Amino acid sequence: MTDPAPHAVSHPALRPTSPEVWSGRIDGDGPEHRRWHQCVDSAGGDATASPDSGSPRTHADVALVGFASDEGVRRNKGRVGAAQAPDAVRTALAPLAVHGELGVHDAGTVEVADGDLESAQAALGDAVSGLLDSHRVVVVLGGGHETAWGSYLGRASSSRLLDARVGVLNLDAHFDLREAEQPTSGTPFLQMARADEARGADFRYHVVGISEASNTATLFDTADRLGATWRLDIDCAPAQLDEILAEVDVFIAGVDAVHLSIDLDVLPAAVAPGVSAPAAYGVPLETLLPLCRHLAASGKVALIDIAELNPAHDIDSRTARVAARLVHTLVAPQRRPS
Ligand SMILES: [Mn+2]
Repeated sequence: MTDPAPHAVSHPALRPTSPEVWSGRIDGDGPEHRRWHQCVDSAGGDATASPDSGSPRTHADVALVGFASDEGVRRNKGRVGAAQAPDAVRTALAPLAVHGELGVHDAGTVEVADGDLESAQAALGDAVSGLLDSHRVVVVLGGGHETAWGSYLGRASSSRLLDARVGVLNLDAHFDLREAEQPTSGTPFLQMARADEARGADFRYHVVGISEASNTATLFDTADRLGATWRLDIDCAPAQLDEILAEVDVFIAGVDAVHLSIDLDVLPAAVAPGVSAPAAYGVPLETLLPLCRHLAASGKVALIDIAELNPAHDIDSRTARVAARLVHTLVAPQRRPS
């Protein structure tokens, strides 16, 4: 694996989101008719735009940035296609109804040029760093799970989270703690562990949804050695929600902020068919959605990754819609408080 320090490279620019992506039905201009596409400022490309120049409706307290990458998945020998995901999630978010005030700044999308994943991750880090300092929460729309390493680079260099105790909560069937010669979609959390060690920060890592059959004994040993905690997919039935929330509460009580990383392959393949590695078992949405509501109510979630959506294998945008519903639940106001 390469050195965890950010590379000295020329960064690919952010591609502004096409206006057609944030379009859709308009029932009226009043708050009672509000949908996501009416709350988004996608004037484009400028990740460091001041919040005041954001949404015309309200202060943009949520920032979106895309990471159009499947290079990590390709290197990890998975099925590629995740590079098309950021706009697929935006398209699924656009028509969702917003109940209350929501201001969203869409900073655009970082693309991977010529397989140069490391430069793109550094560029994502630069964008995330600036966005974190000017928004309540930053949502990174991946991309394979290599997205999470770019997010880490951003939070580790942001004024806001530089010295904060940040807990990484990963909703995933996999640990993604793989030892490899180069960074892939299977290595981001080992990269974080090493980078945290190098800068004298505690690596705090909790995973919900681990598939015992999809992680080797070596990966379980690595997780143990790093002091990680986890819950297996078979222990994530809706009836076990209270236990899951209690565990998560213990985890987040010990941190100042949460980096929530969601790998959509944590969901059953029937619910999330459009992923790089579909899950035979998976954590039901009836567990994941209340967990996300609970996390949103904690007020500690500062950074969110949505990873591994693969539109090429999706069915009726089913997986993109689930991804959008999770983002909506995490950052938009909810009529019924948790
Ligand atoms: Mn993953």
